[in-house]
Amino acid sequence: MPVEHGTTPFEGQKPGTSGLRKKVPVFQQPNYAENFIQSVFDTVPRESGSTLVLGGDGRFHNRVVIQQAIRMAAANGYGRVLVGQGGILSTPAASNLIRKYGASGGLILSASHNPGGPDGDFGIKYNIANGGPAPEAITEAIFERTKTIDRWIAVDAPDLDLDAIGSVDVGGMIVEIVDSVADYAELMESLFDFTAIREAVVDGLTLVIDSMSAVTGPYAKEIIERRLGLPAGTVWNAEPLEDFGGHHPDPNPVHAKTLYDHMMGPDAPDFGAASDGDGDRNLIVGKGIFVTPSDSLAMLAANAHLVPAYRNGLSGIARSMPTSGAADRVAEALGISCFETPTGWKFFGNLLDAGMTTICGEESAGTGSDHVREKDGLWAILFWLNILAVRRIPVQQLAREHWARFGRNYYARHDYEAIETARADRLVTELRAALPSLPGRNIAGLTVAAADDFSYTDPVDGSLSPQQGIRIFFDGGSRIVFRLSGTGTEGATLRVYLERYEGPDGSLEGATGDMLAELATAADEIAGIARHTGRTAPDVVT
Ligand code: VG1
Ligand code: CO
Repeated sequence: MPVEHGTTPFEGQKPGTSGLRKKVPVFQQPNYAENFIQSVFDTVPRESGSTLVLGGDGRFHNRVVIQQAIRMAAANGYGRVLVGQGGILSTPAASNLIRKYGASGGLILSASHNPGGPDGDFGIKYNIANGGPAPEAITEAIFERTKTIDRWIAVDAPDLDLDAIGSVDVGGMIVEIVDSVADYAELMESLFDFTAIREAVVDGLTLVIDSMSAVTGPYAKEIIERRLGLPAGTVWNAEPLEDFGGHHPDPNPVHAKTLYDHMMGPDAPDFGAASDGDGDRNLIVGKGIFVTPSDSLAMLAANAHLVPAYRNGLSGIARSMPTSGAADRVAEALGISCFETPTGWKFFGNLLDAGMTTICGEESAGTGSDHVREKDGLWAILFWLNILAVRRIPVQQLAREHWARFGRNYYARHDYEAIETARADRLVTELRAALPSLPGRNIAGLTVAAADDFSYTDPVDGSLSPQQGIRIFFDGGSRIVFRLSGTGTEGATLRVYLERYEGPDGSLEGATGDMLAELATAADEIAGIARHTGRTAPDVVT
């Protein structure tokens, strides 16, 4: 029998770029997680008796919320809940389960690349029946519901053994504890040529994967070491830890520094990669060369025909607005469309469902395709391995040949973290007001060609998402984008994205920092970063 628990609303339960993210102590308050989950259950459309997928990245507090969500699902009319063993599901694996087993949706418990542990971050995200993150109309409705919620319901049942595979009845609802890895590994094997990769390995292809003590460890062990036959120890930090070993599980050259340095050193293998907290991001580093995520998207697209799943070509490419234009040039060469969406995977769902695009990517190390409705870290790694297995050339040569054909988009993101929110808001408000006066101005030796605030109209359902990032375009094709992060949990994070294009005949071997130096100076002059924030240098450059 469902039991009703009285509650009062919490302020600020507004999902950001990817779900609701707060510090663990915030989530530990009585009723906090319950209010949000009940608001989801009160809002999302579904038939009674439908299936819910449930799992998280294994961070601290994961099991507590999973146990409670099961009791609540039983009281809210679900017929079946699929839970990853130990409460573990990577984000792409959860997306796959939703699609494969016809679930009406899923709850993914993760704060992704944010640090974990008792003082770290926690998060909850709802995905819809297509397997993708709930679109804005739904997250808005959930947020509205959190403002008036006065009760949550749950059945009275003890905690389950989340580690024992099998089915259990909870208040008349079936809970199936499933192998977190099996379905996902099977999907990967159906997309890529594992035989070709195995042969390349036998012929000497070497690699290392850093799972960053986060969720992909068990997946990578099964796929890379067991199914592809790489030696044990190829996957580093393979055990998911509740606090990720005290690190940021963010696969970039800063937080995956050990891997990065190894790849730049004398003993580097041919290929290195890392993934994030919830397994949807990827870092790609060849021996002696870092591949920017924007370039990775373009290079995967240009070589997609070499991979079984994409042998018949791509229907289109989609990238988030701040992602570099490298993929656009590949789309042009392939004669297919390239879509530009706001930041966040939820904006790709409609394009994928409509068959308008096959692969998608973000500058933040997210890449994915129509095989699920999330970005997918291990998928990107296997895609690269499949291409390398077919082409049999070093990553460095592949990149050089790519740039020689399409030109090179030098690219960097500068993050200013934990700025006082009021200061960040002032910076953005001033910048917005200055937009009309910018075109024609000469700043740090660059001339502004155009300036706007990116607004997106979804080509499928016509929904409008305004104010998605401020863009400054310069004569010659360079660009600066400013936007505030929607995933942070402390103050505001300003992201500044710098991009400069050099054509095939231009300077293709420059150092990124040097090539972008003028743009960095211009960014500060245009937005008054130091004046508003007191910061003279970014906290993280990726
Ligand atoms: C960041 C990235 C964005 C990504 C989002 C979720 O958002 O910039 O590209 O989709 O994180 O990724 P923001 O609003 O902080 O810039 V994940 O792997 O943290 O779920
Ligand atoms: Co993630």
